[in-house]
Amino acid sequence: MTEKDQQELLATAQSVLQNNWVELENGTGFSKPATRVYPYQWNWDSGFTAIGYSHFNIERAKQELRSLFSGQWKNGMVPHIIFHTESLDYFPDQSFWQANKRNSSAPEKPQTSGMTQPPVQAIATWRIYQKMREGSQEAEEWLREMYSKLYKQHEYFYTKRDRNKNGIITIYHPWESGMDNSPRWDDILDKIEINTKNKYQRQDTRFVDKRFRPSDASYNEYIFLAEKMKQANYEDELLKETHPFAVEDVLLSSILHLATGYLEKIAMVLGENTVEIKQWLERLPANIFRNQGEDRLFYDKDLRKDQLINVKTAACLAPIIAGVTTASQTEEIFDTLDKSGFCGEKTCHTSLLPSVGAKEDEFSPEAYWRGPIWININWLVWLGLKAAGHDEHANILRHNLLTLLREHGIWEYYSPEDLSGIGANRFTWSAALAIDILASE
Ligand code: 2M8
Repeated sequence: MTEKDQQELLATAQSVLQNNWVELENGTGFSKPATRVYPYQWNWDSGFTAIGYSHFNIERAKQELRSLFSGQWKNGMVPHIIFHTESLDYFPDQSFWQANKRNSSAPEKPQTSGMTQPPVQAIATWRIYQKMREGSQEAEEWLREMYSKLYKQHEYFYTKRDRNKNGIITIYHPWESGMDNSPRWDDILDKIEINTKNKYQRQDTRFVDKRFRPSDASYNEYIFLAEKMKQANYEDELLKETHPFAVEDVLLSSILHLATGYLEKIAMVLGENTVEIKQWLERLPANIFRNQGEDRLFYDKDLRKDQLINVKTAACLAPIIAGVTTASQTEEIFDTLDKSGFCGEKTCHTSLLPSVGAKEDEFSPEAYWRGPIWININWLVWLGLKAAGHDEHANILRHNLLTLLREHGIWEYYSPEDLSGIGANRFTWSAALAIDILASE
């Protein structure tokens, strides 16, 4: 890609972030993931966005994280949506969740949802610190401001969601995974008996073509499960026993492990005691290989059945993101993917990863998390490959990501068949991560 192409991509990506920024009356602000379809602040979106902003507007990067953590619960949970504003464009909104009426941990204001998402904020906090003058008082003050919030966020996962103390975190809803309608959840969802019918009106399909969004049947399942969580007042102890959807999620756990490494770095700069963090960091590497299938890929576990969920999705590579695979284990994973035609006609050594293997029965190139290429997943794998020194492979991925973004625009997701952009146009995390990839060598 020429220098000019890179400059133009950077300018477009920055303008997407500027356009999706929402200024709040209290002087802070946040980024919506996209105009209309996602009018609030989302958890992992906001971490990716702060990383993008760290390259050209440190204040915005900080505000993005500050506004997210203004919705943190007293028990440490950072909710998956923070409702700083009101909007008629999204369901379910704050009136559905009623989090502050149901759980005394939830803040009065801003209102929030009652579940969480993969925690990328410790990574973002560290990136912001690196961009400030490292070692300066101001930079350390930033870490000091964030540390106890991040610590509580991680402590929540390791104490409330790590049921078996194995570093593999339990999620109670597909939305917590971030990969909403992934076929990873199909079997469980198919078997859940929806015995109450909620009356509700979807809003998403007003802004994005229905065929690119989860089906109505999936929405019924999401709302049914969210309603059940609400009935349990979002209490982890109750959900642990009774909730019909309980899955050990390898992707979220790997992201948590990666982010906990950054939490440790932050603690060390601040001279904080790292004993507990080190113990958390021991859990996943010691146990994740139990989630490995005979084909060398990694699978989630359905805790209600005590069985691995054998569907080939991008989550099967998660331990590469966590940085816990050796060079030969990483090679084995890519060889398996290539043999199974995961990336379609090209090999995964040379191509972008689709969200679901191209030869899987469930693969559908335009259906949300059931096939399309997502920038954040490929970015995470790129980071993992880069950190482990797989330079050749990482460089190919970087090149492919930038070419896709330059030639096809900054979309929410892309068809692996013709690389056309789908979903929301001018999508925030795709723009933010484009900026980060451009800034790397
Ligand atoms: C999607 O999820 C929300 C529900 O949380 C939705 O479909 O309405 C997912 O892609 C999720 O990963 C993302 O954080 C969110 C906002 O971009 O949209």
